[in-house]
Amino acid sequence: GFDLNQDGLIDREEFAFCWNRWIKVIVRPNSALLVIDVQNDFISGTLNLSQCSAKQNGLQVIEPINKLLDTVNFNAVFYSLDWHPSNHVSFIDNIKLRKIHHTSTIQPEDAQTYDTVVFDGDTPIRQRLWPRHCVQDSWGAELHKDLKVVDNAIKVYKGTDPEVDSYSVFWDNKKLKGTSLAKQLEAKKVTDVYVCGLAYDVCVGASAIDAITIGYRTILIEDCCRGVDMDDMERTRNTILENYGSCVQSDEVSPPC
Ligand code: VGL
Ligand code: ZN
Repeated sequence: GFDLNQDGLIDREEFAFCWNRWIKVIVRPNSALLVIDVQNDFISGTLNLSQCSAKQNGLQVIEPINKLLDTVNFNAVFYSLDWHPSNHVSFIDNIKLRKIHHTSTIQPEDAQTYDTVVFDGDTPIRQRLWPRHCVQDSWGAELHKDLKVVDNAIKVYKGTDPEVDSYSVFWDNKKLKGTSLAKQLEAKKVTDVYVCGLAYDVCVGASAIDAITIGYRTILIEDCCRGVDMDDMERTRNTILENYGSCVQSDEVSPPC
């Protein structure tokens, strides 16, 4: 409930907060779709989802995403690209270059692809080790050729710092640096953020959770996503739902009125 002042009225500042945060959002919704990392490497390249534990086929997101773009009038559409330099910290073949923290149970010489290790640094950080993927300007980093790219598409590049991975399209995994996305959403007065793409339990999930944290009404479109690991997908879904995000099917997404 509201705190009332001595005159029994709603505090002016509290009213302003509610007006900006909720009433405007209902009266004038503005939607953005984030299409996360629909890149060759995750579909038929080096980080092919069909080789991960959930054995999913990344190609299957293209048809529902294209259909969504044809039928729903989003106010803005962003495409993120995982865009790594060759010496990126997440590549298993670069592990010999890195110092492992003493609390990590895995040593560099024993590390296997998909293991999680703890890297040393100012703040030790957990890092999953991936096959070399989405190297800047390579074929694997290109958006899949059949993905519809709308007019006025806005591309956002992430994971460009060799020293820190970046799952979310908002911030790197250490939350040190943001991309331009948050500012662009603000400039477009976006209230509702829809998220889809690859991979559900990695970059899609991290982006959705950051969108919720910033305060956007956040909707993950499940049939437009494929993931790495079934248990992680379930955990991602539960985290989103527990934080008042939504998980829906694309036929439940209706054009904003
Ligand atoms: C991703 C693993 C490593 C993703 C990016 O886009 O979900 N997954 N880098
Ligand atoms: Zn990556």
